[in-house]
Amino acid sequence: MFTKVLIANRGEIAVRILRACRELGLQTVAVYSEPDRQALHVRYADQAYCIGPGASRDSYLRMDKILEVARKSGAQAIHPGYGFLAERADFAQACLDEGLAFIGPKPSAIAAMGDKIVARETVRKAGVPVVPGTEGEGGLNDDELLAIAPQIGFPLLVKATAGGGGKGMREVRSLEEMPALLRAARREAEAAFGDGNVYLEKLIEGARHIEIQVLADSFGNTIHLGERECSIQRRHQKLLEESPSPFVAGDDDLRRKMGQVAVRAAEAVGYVNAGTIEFLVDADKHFYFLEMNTRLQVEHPITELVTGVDIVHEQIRIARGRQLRWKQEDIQMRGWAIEARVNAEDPYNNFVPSTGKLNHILMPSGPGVRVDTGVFSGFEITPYYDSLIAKLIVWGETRAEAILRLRRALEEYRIMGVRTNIPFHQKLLDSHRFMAGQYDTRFVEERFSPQYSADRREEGEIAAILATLVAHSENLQASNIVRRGIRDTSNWKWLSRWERVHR
Ligand code: MV4
Repeated sequence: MFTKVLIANRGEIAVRILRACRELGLQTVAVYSEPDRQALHVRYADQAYCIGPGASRDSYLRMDKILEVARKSGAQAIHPGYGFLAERADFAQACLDEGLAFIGPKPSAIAAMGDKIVARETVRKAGVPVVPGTEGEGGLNDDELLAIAPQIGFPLLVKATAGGGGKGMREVRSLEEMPALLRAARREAEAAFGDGNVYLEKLIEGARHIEIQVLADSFGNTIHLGERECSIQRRHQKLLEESPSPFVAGDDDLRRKMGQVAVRAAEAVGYVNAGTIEFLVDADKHFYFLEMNTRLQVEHPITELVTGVDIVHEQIRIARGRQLRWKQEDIQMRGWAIEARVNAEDPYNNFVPSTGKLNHILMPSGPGVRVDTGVFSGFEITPYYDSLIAKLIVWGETRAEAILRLRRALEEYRIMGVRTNIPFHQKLLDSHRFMAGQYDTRFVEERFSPQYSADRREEGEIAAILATLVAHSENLQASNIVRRGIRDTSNWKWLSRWERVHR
């Protein structure tokens, strides 16, 4: 039984984990890079150790330094958070070899799910639906893949065995273009993961990305906490998530089936701790296993708000060898939660990261609002890490209430010093497609990319003049001049109308 936990991460998730440890009466140890000396996770921890310069590979990815800090500080457990070392089976194993509890799954489960071919084959054998494609655990050469492709049918996807997040992925529309695309996919995968192995799947077009949160203890009990809708994304970066999914809400049968399948997938690798099963769900509600994330996820809070389960508490309890406190039938989803990821980036300049000193921040709060963040007024955003600076999470009794709360909270949010994607979220919440819950993974790129509006401005001089005006107004919005929601006056009317139509 451990009493001191090292948090091998930074930013909002390190703070989130520190809070759980504090509530459970555990001592905490933070690690930080030189530019993170002033960071919130350093201030909130009982002890903090510098582990190197800003670049991740010299600090947060240094297993040796982190294990040395564990030794020096007397920590008996490590929570990896997400990103960095969270899904490295070798790190989980190194922790166990040091006699430390790893607050996450066993190395074997991380490894099995990390190899996408092994994952596919393992869950398929357990009766989990996978997208039709190549079968068997080994990698195939180009000739073998070219021979199988026509049986799978076009269009199809070439995916990297070591992949995830869309890297090394190629759409193939015909046999003729396939050899070149195989070469490109292998090259990209080799560069990104040091593994050029690929496999094939039939392309599912216009699908939604829906994931199921699972929890498993070390006594063989596995439950799920319902779904999260994650289709609002751009270039494989999620921007907003909701739970329940508007596509699953009202279809308890679909939720039960997806939940049971998710539990089966987790059990197939002997999964322990918190994990997430990702599915593609097509318009006919057929669902297919995509991959399993063997870590705590960025968007876990929306599940916490609708189920009342503190997922990080549970992770720690499970790692301490306790039994799950819930049976599946105890889990109820209540109300609606939405998370908007607030990124330091310029949505009107191709989402380029925005760095610099956060001169001033005013955070939203009030009923139904939670902000998970690692930054504060005076903090410097450096280019070393991802651009997520806060997660604005709201809860409402209904989806309409949650949307109105998120609108209100986005208006309250004031961030001076860097550009953020808050104006993007405001525009998204005003779109009728979003309000109706009618969107899939193509939605943001099709309707919200600057490219989309740029293309339409290419015609003639009048268009050029208009473009200047559009750019000017976009600049104003991007520079965080707070815009009041356009639906302010009619919110109540809108809410009652919306709920009448969508009950
Ligand atoms: C797919 C797919 C369609 N058909 N597989 C993208 C990243 C990786 N996790 C899996 N991905 C996809 N796999 C088949 N057979 C579409 C995607 C996909 C996607 C998936 C989830 C969320 C956003 C996405 C955006 C584009 C493509």
